[in-house]
Amino acid sequence: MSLLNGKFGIVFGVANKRSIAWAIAQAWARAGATLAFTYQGERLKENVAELAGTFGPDTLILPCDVTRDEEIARVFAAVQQRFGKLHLLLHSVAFAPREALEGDFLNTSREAFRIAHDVSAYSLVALARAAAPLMTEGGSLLGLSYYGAEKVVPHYNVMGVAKAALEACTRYLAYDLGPRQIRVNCISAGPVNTLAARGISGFTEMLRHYEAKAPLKRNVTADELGATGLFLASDGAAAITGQVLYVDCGYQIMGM
Ligand code: NAD
Ligand code: 0WE
Repeated sequence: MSLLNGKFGIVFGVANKRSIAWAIAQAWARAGATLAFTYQGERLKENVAELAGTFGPDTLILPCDVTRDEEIARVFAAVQQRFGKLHLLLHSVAFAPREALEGDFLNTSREAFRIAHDVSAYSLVALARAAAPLMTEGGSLLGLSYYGAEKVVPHYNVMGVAKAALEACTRYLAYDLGPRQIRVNCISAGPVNTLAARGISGFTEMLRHYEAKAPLKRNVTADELGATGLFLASDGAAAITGQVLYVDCGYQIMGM
């Protein structure tokens, strides 16, 4: 308790207890923040209600498909009503059609490209625009990226292109929102065994590869991502904006 006392936050991207968003939300809540949660669709409603419910029965939990402007508007109207202001926003959302993450990037369809960028990159802009008017005391927006944004990771394909867009959006938003003392940063996380990662063929080998190559000779834990998320949300990071911070046990510094 204390680092985020009196702060109000909203979390996008909890699917289950393994979600990176849940690890960061727990770190924020333990530091004293009051949080609202959104879920993508009815399918995830119960999961999120059960997890978020641990913060009290009147925790604000709202549906939000980030590709739908009217759902985004409803969420921030509810936050305005309940909290009156906002300090923290977590964007931990990504999606590309399954077939785009298999085979060659060369074969990415126009529709798969559009969807990946809409869900995984544009949504940060839409959420930032809706959140900014509530961030009257300054704020911190945080997104999740991956190394495939800067180097080719086989099969990450259009998601790598969308993460490059997300990182560039982070910089442009940081510039626009800086005068209001609203900071915008990304954590570029090493691989974590979540719902979004499971089912990716070769994911277990990827975890082993990181373990062998990363300077720390292990994989990052969700708790460690939570701790970095807390740092970036706190006054310790008050002069950090527009950055992509690698939280990957050092993997990204290696040339071989
Ligand atoms: P996850 O499956 O737990 O979270 C992904 C979330 O995206 C889910 O909650 C899902 O509901 C949400 N989502 C997808 N489409 C949406 C839409 N249209 N509207 C609203 N929400 C939508 O998996 P995760 O690994 O915790 O992923 C969270 C973030 O971390 C993603 O941005 C992902 O790219 C990033 N990331 C993951 C890893 C990893 O190895 N797991 C590594 C680096 C970065
Ligand atoms: O960002 C991600 C994955 C995001 C993701 C996952 C899925 C699986 C289910 C986006 N869209 C979908 N669509 C689906 O249908 N990561 C960083 C995890 C990840 O995914 C990979 C990776 C890594 C790492 C895919 C290929 C190669 C490496």
